Amino acid sequence: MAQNDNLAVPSGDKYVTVFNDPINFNAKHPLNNSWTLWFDNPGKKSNANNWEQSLKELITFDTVEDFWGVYNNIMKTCDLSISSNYHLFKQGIKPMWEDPANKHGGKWSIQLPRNKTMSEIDNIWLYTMLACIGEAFEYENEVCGVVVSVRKGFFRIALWTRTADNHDMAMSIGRTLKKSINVDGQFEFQPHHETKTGGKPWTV
Ligand code: MGP
Repeated sequence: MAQNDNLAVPSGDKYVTVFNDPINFNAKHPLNNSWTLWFDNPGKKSNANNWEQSLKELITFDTVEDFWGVYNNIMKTCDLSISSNYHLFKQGIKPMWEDPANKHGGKWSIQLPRNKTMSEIDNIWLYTMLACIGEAFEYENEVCGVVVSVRKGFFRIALWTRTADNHDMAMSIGRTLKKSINVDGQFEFQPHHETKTGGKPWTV
């Protein structure tokens, strides 16, 4: 018996599969942007001056296949230790307020109680990343990146935007994020520079 006789591969021209066109079937599907995954767990001694030291750049990818290769081989969010953060940002944008792309921006965020979302957080983070890399947003250029944070009592999902003073654009992004990850609860938008001063946030 020939080696492939027991595989469901029609021998005629009707279907072309990886078995008879290995070159085209190995083609990767490009994303619109390249994305870089970062990780940090700054610990209790961290402050705004030394926080950057704990930030680690993990990997950059620019195809659908490489995204899944990364996702399937890194630790799941639910297994990360308290204080950890994954940051997925467009290549060239550092996941910090000081980066030129972020410094006039803000973030949409939602806190998800740990006890309720432990079993769901991996999917919620996955859908957040898919919305980003799949360019689900009307104002795509506004999106800088997304962050998942593991804290003692909750997980936090955040989407960072390039500008913080355009209500319509921000609301459009907030609504799309909420729909994409399909979680109950209120998302809040705050400019980065108001994070510590507590201005009244926009909500969806
Ligand atoms: P955080 O993790 O964004 O907030 O920032 P959280 O989760 O509310 O706080 P936690 O204490 O529960 O972890 C925590 C701290 O990290 C900030 O107060 C800063 O000291 C530092 N930090 C965080 N970010 C995102 C930045 C940044 O972009 N730049 C600088 N310089 N420091 C940051």
